[in-house]
Amino acid sequence: TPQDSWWKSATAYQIYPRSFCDSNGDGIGDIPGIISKLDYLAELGIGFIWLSPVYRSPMADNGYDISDYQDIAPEFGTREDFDRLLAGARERGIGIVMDLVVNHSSDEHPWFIESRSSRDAGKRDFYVWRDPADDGGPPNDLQSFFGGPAWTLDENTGQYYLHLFDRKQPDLNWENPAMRREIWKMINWWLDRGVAGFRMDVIDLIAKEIDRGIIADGPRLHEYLQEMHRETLAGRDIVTVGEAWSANTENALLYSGQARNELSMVFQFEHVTQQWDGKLGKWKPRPFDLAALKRVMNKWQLALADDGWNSLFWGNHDLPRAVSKYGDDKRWRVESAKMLATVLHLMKGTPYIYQGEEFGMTNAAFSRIDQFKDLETLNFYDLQTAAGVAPEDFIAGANENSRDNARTPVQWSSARQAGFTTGTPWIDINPNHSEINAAEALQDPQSIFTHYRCLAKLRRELPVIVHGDYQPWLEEHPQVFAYSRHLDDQTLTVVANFGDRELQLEVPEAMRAEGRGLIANYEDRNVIGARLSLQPYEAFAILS
Ligand code: ISL
Ligand code: CA
Repeated sequence: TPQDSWWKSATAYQIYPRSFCDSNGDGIGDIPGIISKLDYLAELGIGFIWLSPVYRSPMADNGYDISDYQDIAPEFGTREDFDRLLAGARERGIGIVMDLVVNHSSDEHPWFIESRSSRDAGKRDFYVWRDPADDGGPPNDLQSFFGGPAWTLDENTGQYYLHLFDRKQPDLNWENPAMRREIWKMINWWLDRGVAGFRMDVIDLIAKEIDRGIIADGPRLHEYLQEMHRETLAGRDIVTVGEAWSANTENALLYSGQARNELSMVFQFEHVTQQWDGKLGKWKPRPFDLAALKRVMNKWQLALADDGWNSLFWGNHDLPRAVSKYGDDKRWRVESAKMLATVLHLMKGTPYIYQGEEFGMTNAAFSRIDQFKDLETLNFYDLQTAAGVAPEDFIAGANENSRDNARTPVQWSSARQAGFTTGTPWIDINPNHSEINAAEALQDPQSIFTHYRCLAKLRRELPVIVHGDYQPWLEEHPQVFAYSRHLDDQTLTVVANFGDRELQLEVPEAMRAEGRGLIANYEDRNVIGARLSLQPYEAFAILS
């Protein structure tokens, strides 16, 4: 039954291939490198991998600009390498979920090359073309997410084309059924090869209606997703997760409701954007506010309690590293990383571990702008310094929220180049790999890795984690995150100190419990009495 879909008791792991593991010394992670780490991932106990794009691409946006949806980028390997990865993962009970980037393609995709060749090209309407405004400039003042105008003039045909991201990422025109049919064919080609599903890049943008000023969550969005389901996903035992920055608790069920025949779940970002400055966005982060974070996470747990399904994540390839953003990546790194994992992974939904999170990798702390490689960061550096922001202030903000924080190479060992490459890495490796690395974590029974492995095992074994209802406690407490899960006669209670100060807690009667300690980042506990004293970043769970 849908209640017991395999992806509800699985823990996911996101791989950003460029930064995961380099097998041939060119400083760029690749598919053979991923294959060499499949035993490590099986040891962690994950059920599927979300693989960021590995398709042929000019790499303007590190693969989120695709020039051939059915071929593998040479720097990542060959189709045979991919088939070996798929088989190797399947042998270990791990599915491969591909990244579907179909809001836009690369400007080097044959479709766009044909589309831009002439105004009456067969594929002209695969993309969004508009005449210049009366003054010859862009059709309107729409801005790209990466800064600057969202329109670029194509001299050859005298029209502008739309790109919500980089100019090398022209938006596909979803109003065109012929274009949609090409997408369905490509999706089925991958599903027939045995992939376990798709993460869908900015899927809430595909139904944009530019002339009406609609960018996200357009009127035909769910029509397109239901057509996609009918034409490709239906009847297959796969998982789909749509990236939807515009998702909220009102529209979330439209994507993942059981009867909707659209997606399994979405990535929503309310807990992320609540920390951003209203005007300067991610480049001017607000101070951390636990009560605000709890309000958002509790709201989502309750909104999808009986239908639909949550994704659970702290980070990904676009976000800062969890322990740096929400924990303490210095004095209390191990304790706070384990606390964050405990709070997130015992909620209702599918948890996603971002590569390196499982052993507490931290943000980069670059000192020079030339160390950053992400075009979004570099574009906004130019725009904001030109507008008067001091370079060191921008770099300070980028060290908190630039996407490059998540893209420094995975630190496999304390060896030179962290065991990531034998060559020169495409982006600087964090010097703290000397003490923060997977090898060290695998040796230490008290490591963050061991904690994540335990959480994934608990999720596979305890129905209360997958199906139990959700009851928040102490909602307004400024430092404690606590909740219970109930299923039949079982109660799972989670308590976490989100701060570096020891505290005494008065426990509400209904929250008290006595039972079996499931996991803890200090000594095990099996009782929650009327009063609790919590160590810095202490977190634990009790089954009663
Ligand atoms: O965080 C963001 C919103 O301002 C952007 O950094 C991010 O690009 C946005 O979340 C969309 O992300 C997805 O689409 C982009 C790609 O660069 C990101 O890596 C991908 O996750 C364009 O394909
Ligand atoms: Ca390589």
